[in-house]
Amino acid sequence: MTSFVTSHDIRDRFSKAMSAMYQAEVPQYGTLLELVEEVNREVLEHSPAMARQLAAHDELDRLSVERHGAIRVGTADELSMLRRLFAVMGMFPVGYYDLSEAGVPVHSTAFRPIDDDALARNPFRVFTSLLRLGLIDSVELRERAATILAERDIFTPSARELIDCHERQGGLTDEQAERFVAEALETFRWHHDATVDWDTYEALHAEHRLIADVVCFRGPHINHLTPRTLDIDEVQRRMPAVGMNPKEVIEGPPRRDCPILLRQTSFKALEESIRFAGEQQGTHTARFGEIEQRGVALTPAGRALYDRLLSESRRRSAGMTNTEHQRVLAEVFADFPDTERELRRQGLAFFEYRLTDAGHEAGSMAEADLETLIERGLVECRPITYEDFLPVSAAGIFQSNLGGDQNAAYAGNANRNAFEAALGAEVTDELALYAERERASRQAVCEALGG
Ligand code: OOG
Ligand code: NI
Repeated sequence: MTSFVTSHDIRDRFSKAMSAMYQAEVPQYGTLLELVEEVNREVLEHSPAMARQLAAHDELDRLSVERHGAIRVGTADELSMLRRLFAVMGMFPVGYYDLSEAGVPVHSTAFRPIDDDALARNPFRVFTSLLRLGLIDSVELRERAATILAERDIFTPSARELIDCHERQGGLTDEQAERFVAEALETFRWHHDATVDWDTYEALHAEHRLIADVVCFRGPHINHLTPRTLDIDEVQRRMPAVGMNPKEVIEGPPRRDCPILLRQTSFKALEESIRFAGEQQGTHTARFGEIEQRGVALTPAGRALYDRLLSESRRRSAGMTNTEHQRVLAEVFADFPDTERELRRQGLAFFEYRLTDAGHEAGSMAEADLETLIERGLVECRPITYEDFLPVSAAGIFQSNLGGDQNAAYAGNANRNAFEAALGAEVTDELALYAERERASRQAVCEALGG
């Protein structure tokens, strides 16, 4: 009998291969990884409690593996084939993000592992955006872009064969997995040569820089990778000293005792030289490096509070430096409870429940409710980490790397059905995943204690 390697294993190999390729392609990304590692090391030295906690959750070894990357594609066929490619690695479309609201002509999903076990092995995700040519006003430009896209195949023939093979066999052997990773990587590689001439690039660029980025190259180059930092404020502060130009502000919530959702920042995209058809030389700006720090997933009530406080902060801090922006955020978010107990009692965040050692020994406690069991030390709860993305933050990341390019005329065009039709599948609702995980853990605890 042939034995197959696990999808976790393929995802792990792929994310490592992608990291190596990107470091070779964008040396400044290697510098970012070094900076993140240095700051993480210092945080762990100064905070033995955090080091112990990470060790207890088996997270120390994986601290330096990249958490996500991003690409942008041009057609429904490309998107649906990517869905099949990512499925080989146990990555499935979760969440729908409408970026038209922020003036960027794309909508997106994140391909990511779903089960706890898969996330624990390697949480690598790829934020994947589909260009919306339909939002371009000029029929002539729209058709030109569609014609160019129709001529390219972003997958190698062997990648296609191995995806078919995976679907037929239900897995890949070690040797097939090795070839799959090498072939899949080709889709994400950078191309110094554009497929179009300078005039075409310019015409698409004038409509929106992102359209030129998606349409003018042989493939959807990976545009950033994102390691995990234990202190995003410190990495942002140190970036200039190692020659990086950080985006103006850290996206997401402020620094807190109980981190919520996701904080992100990046060094800005680099200008790279490109050879256009007809031997013309020019430049293109697309690739950058990002860092992330994750906190607890919020319930719909918590998310509504976050969205309200975030938009109030943004109104008050427009145009401010990061330091000032963080001060305003901290002031406004004073209204967001910052202890685990309050987050839980007010139903603002998702938690996972489990029995403590004492709980295992306690036997039936049919009378007590969950809060009492927690107070008596029989049950402990752990925040469920937010594994997804934030549309306002994503828009901020897009914009700081597209030179602030945005077009208000694109707004008001969320169309999840069209996205799912292009994808050839429904996207999983991220909130339902967190809610189910919390419910199942609570049920298991209650059953064990007979409550
Ligand atoms: C994706 C930007 C979104 C994030 O971390 O929110 C993103 C892109 O620029 O293609 O990666
Ligand atoms: Ni990102």
